[in-house]
Amino acid sequence: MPLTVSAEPYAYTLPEPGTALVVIDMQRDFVEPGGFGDTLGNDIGRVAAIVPTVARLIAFARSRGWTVVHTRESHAADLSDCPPAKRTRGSPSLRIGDEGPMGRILVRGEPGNAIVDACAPVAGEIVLDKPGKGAFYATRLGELLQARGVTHLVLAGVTTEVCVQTTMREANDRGYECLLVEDATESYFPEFKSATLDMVRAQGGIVGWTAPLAALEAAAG
Ligand code: TIU
Repeated sequence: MPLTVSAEPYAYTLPEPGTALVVIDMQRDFVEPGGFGDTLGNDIGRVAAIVPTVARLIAFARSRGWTVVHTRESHAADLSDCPPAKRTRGSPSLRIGDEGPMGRILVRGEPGNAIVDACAPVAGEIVLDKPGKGAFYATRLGELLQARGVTHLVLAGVTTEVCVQTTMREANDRGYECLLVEDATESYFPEFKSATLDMVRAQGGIVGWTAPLAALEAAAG
């Protein structure tokens, strides 16, 4: 039976099966001191605050039997998949690959690159390492979703206007019907989060829909 969720700009109907939750980059590197987000000069408090809500959304998706995808923004230890432009951009206190308090910044397998415990994947869920901001770029996400017959994506994670929005736009161009969960995503910049939600659902849902987690839970009764 499809679920119809009260959403903006209008009701969003998702099929079961056929829906995947995509949780973007809920990693220590973005929510804990000394990680990539912190070294870029951001206040990590805002994004750390959504961890319980993302955990509740993951529990909801599991209870519905959805495909669950977790992504990690990460690079190989030799940085062969990190363009120099990404490593040298700006003036972070530590660059990608440098040794920080949680190991090498944004490097696969380092402690800081792990997904936070409260949002950790369980057996059977898809865990994807991605070198870019979008989760479709240089990953197998498209094939994995196609193999499972997924047509609808529910998105969450950090940061709203960077990796989440990039992924949602990539998905929209590939024909997926996308819903962004408003209180399960966050930015270091509140005004960027609110602008992203607005631009996603403007023009009749040009990129997709948005709704709070409670609307999904209410739809499921
Ligand atoms: N800097 C920032 O806001 N975000 C990122 O670099 N990556 C993600 O959003 N995951």
